[in-house]
Amino acid sequence: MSQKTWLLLLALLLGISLGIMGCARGEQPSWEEEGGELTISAIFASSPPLDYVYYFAIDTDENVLTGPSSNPDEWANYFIFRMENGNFYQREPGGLDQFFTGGTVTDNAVQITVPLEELGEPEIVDIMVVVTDSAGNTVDNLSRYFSMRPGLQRFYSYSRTDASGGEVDLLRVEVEVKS
Ligand SMILES: [Ca+2]
Repeated sequence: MSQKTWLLLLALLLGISLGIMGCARGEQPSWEEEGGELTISAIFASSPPLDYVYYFAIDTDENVLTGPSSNPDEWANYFIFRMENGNFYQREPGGLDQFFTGGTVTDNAVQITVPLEELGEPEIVDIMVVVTDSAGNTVDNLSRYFSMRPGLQRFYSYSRTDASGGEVDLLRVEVEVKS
């Protein structure tokens, strides 16, 4: 075969293989379609006592300039997850409390795992963590909410800036995105 034929053949093969790769990529479901989930861990200096209330607020308006304050009374527009007396509850914006089965307590962390679909598959989430006593007085919280992009960031760690000490001492919040 002439050099020109070889080049044509090579171009043809390259075209076919690119086409196949393109198809394969197109057919592969994205992590969203597979049902990605968000695991948020509030990590403490010591074992989190069960006589406090642990709140997670998630804002899904995809605007990083707005987000949950450190006062749970102001969270009407957010997804709220909380652990109280060892039980987990969830509440949609404007909704009512429901039992939540995606919560766990480990040695030094309170953790929730939420399917992104339940949050409306947001591109950006703004997250706040607050701990109160049973009377509703805040004992520890993030100084400010933080924002992350679940579609781009598989892991995110947000450290608390000032050490409060005390019985409940929130050190950091970690977010893991699983597909
Ligand atoms: Ca926001």
